[in-house]
Amino acid sequence: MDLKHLPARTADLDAPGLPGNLGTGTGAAGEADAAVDGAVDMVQLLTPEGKLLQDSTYGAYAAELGADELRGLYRDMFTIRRFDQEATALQRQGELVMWVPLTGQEGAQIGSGRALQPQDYVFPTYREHGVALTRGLELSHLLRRFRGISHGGWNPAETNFHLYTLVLAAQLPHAVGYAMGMSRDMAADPQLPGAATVAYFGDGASSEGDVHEAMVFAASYDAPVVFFCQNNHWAISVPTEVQSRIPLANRAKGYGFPGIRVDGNDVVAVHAVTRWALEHARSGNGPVLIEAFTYRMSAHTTADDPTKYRLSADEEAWVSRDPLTRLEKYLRAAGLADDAFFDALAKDGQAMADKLREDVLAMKAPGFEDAFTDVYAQAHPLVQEELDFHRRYEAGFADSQEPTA
Ligand SMILES: Cc1ncc(C[n+]2csc(CCOP(=O)(O)OP(=O)(O)O)c2C)c(N)n1
Ligand SMILES: [Mg+2]
Repeated sequence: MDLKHLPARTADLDAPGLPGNLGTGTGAAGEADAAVDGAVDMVQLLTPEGKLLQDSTYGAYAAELGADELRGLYRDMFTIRRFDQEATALQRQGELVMWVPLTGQEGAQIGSGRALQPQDYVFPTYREHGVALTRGLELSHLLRRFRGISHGGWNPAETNFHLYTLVLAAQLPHAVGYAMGMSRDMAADPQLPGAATVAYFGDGASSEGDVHEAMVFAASYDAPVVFFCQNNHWAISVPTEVQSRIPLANRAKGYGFPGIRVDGNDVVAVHAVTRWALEHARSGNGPVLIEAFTYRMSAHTTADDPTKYRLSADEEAWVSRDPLTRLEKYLRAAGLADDAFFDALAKDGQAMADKLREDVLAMKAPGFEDAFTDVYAQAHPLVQEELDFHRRYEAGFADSQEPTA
């Protein structure tokens, strides 16, 4: 990506239809001290019109993205949106208990996920399907829990992608504790590659006490953790402005580490900012807070009806900021992708969705004995005793006997 002849960065802070813009300031990395409470700059490298912008801090990361990487970012965003549509359809057809859509947040998730190294460790919420894809998780495994056949669905150790956490913000202290452990391991063994954790959370979860405790600990111990807040403007039906009087990124200042607001619908900027933050954390400089400014284009879950609490005009205003559209515009204008590329993606997406459906329909409900495994690492007499009781109990039902004449 050649950034030499591009205009200076002019993040479009006063654009109509972008609620939450609070004017220009200096909240960029390393300049946390200069950020004033009510104002924050927003890092943007790719405008909604698909134009690349320059940036003295983050432009270098964007410049490293070649044609393959840029097409890859688009492919990931497209794939996970198609996955989201199929999961929603499966729920509507009664094959999943519930679904948590991510549409609109693909830029924030793919951009940050693709900035990670294999040795880093992710602590997700319940909506990070795009990050799961970047970690190499088999996508159908994400649906096991939503089909009600598993309490988890995958082994986190295989991809360094932790199980989904439904208790808001509970994963933040976990991520900090894990990061503190990692820094001790790195100190004990200098051969280990630098590693960091990424703790994902939402604008609503930012009100939880766990976030405060996690950030205090992370700052006190210079833990290698990146707090990645997806500000999608809603906590179910509660808008972000009810939860915070200042931009969320500015809260980092109170803890003493950098806070950066990035255009969460700009996958190039999210990727660059997250790379910067991870390098900062892995090098022993302590935590970073990233606020990805994005929008939940769909419902909170399939059990929610957003028409009850938000205006369709607001939803429409964000359609023009769609993370997929702006990268498509850039790829086409730069001659990096044509109709054949996008047609092939649509075909691959359909094949993925067909396979996903087949895998989900083949998922079997677990037997009751499965509830007794994975409780302890080794056999435990009490668990064995309870299992024996339940076996006798199950065997005692009339329909397990031969009918009598
Ligand atoms: C501790 C806790 N309180 C309340 C809830 C119920 N709840 C589930 S999701 C949600 C809103 C979360 O909003 P946000 O953090 O912005 O994440 P988003 O769903 O927008 O991704 C709430 C209140 C919960 N799961 N856990
Ligand atoms: Mg939210």
